[in-house]
Parts: sequence; structure tokens; C-alpha cells
Amino acid sequence: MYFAFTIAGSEATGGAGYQVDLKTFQQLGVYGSGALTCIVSMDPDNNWNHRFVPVPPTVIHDQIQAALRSQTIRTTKVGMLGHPDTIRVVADALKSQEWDNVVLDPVLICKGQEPGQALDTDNALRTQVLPLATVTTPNLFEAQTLSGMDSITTVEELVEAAKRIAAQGPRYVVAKGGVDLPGEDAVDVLWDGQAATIYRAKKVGREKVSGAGCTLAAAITAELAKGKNIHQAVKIAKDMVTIGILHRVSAHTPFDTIYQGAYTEGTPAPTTTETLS
Ligand code: PXL
Repeated sequence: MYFAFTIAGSEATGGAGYQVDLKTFQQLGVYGSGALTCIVSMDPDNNWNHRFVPVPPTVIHDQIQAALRSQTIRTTKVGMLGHPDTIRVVADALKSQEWDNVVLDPVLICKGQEPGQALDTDNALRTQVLPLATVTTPNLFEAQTLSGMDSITTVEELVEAAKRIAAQGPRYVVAKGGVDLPGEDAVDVLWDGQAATIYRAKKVGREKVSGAGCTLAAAITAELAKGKNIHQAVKIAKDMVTIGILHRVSAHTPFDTIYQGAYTEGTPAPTTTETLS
């Protein structure tokens, strides 16, 4: 049996966060467990804005303690943290044991939070958790923020951003262009410290789909837990996301959501890869 852990927030509709992580792990044949960092309840009477409640730090500590004592787990994903006190307790927990893989989805701000508090949170994430990550998966906005670049509009700039983020600690950076990077393809780049690999799949429409980033990071986590290398893990994760978007679930929320169940091993793979020297 393969095991993976997630430290993430609940998003009750099932379109993001902890729920997505466990569905993704299960779909890829990995036994999932995890700790909740916060609870997000979108408000249907107020444009589906996010109502955010942090879980008390002692409770986060206790969940992680229980799970990590119940099994030997050496691979974890870190998703939404959302509060400086949460970041402190999660950083301490990550330092409490050895990990083979710590996959950080650097969720920077949750809609509905005060910008001042978000800045504290961004800085705490960058200084306390980013250096502990072995892999991080910023989207275009997060790549720009974490790299300090003014703008990212080309694949070359996305690679540059990934290199700058790798200089802050993580061994591998998967920077995601998504629908926001101009062009026909949804492009992700993997910087592995020596070379950039470009992963491409045709964009499926131009609308964002909820849960794409969570699914990608969770799928990378699951594949690493199964012993795949980072290049294999990113390829499978992007295939899963692309197929999940093709088979997306519509909802009354502003965005459709990915269906993780559409991907099984052996599904024809939509992603092409190219390594730049
Ligand atoms: O997609 C980022 C994300 C992660 N985790 C939780 C969320 C969201 C976005 O809504 O609510 C809990």
C-alpha cells in the first residue's frame, strides 16, 4: 500500500482543497490521510465569496500527530494554510520528521481575506514553508509573486520564474501557465535544477475550472508516493488534470469543477513534453 498525506483546507462543495486531494489520491491508488487547516464555505447569497475559518493551531498539531503516528508516511502535500499561526504550526510539524517528498501548492490568498493579513500570510509562507518544500506548484500569479518578476507572458519567462523560485529552496518547481498564459496550449514548466521540461496540452476552452491546481499538486504527490520520478509524476498529473477538465462537472458556482474520476491509468495521454537544454 502506498500512503500520502495532505495538509489542506476544506472546501465544502468538493471542488477544491482537502476533498480534491483525497479523491485524487484514491483515484491514483494511494491511501490518503490528512489534516484540516481551515474551513472555506462559499456564500451562495453573496457571489459565492469565501467565508474562511482557520482551524486552531493546537487542533492542526493534534491531527498531524495522530495521522503520522498511525502510519509511516513520507510524502505529503501542503495546500491552503491561510493564516500566519497556521503556517507556524505546519512548518514545525514538517520539521518534526524526515520526508521524501513535500509538495507545496503555494495558495497565496483566499478571496474574502483582508489584504493586510494576506501579506503577512504570503511572507510567512515564503519564509517558513517554501524552504521545506521539495516540490512547489505555483500558478501564474503565484509564480510572479514568489519570483518577484513584473510580468510573465511567455514560456521563457515562466522558466525564469521557476528558476528564481527554486533558488528559494525547493528542488523542483512546476510553474503553471494555465489559461492565463497567452497561446493555444496550457503550458506547465518543470525546473529540476538543471533543465526545464515543457508540458503542453491544448487549452480546453478559456474559462478557469475549479480544482485544477489542487488536483495537479495532489496527483504529483500521489505519483511520488508510488515511487515515480518527478518527470513521470508531472506528466501523469497533467494528463489527469486535462482529462478531468474535459469531463468537468458543472455547478451553480461561478466555475465548473474537475472530475478526478475520469482519469485511469492507460487513458490516452493528452500531454506532450519537451526538455530544453
Ligand atoms: O484552489 C485553491 C484552494 C485551496 N484550498 C481551499 C480552497 C481553495 C480555493 O477555493 O477553498 C480550501
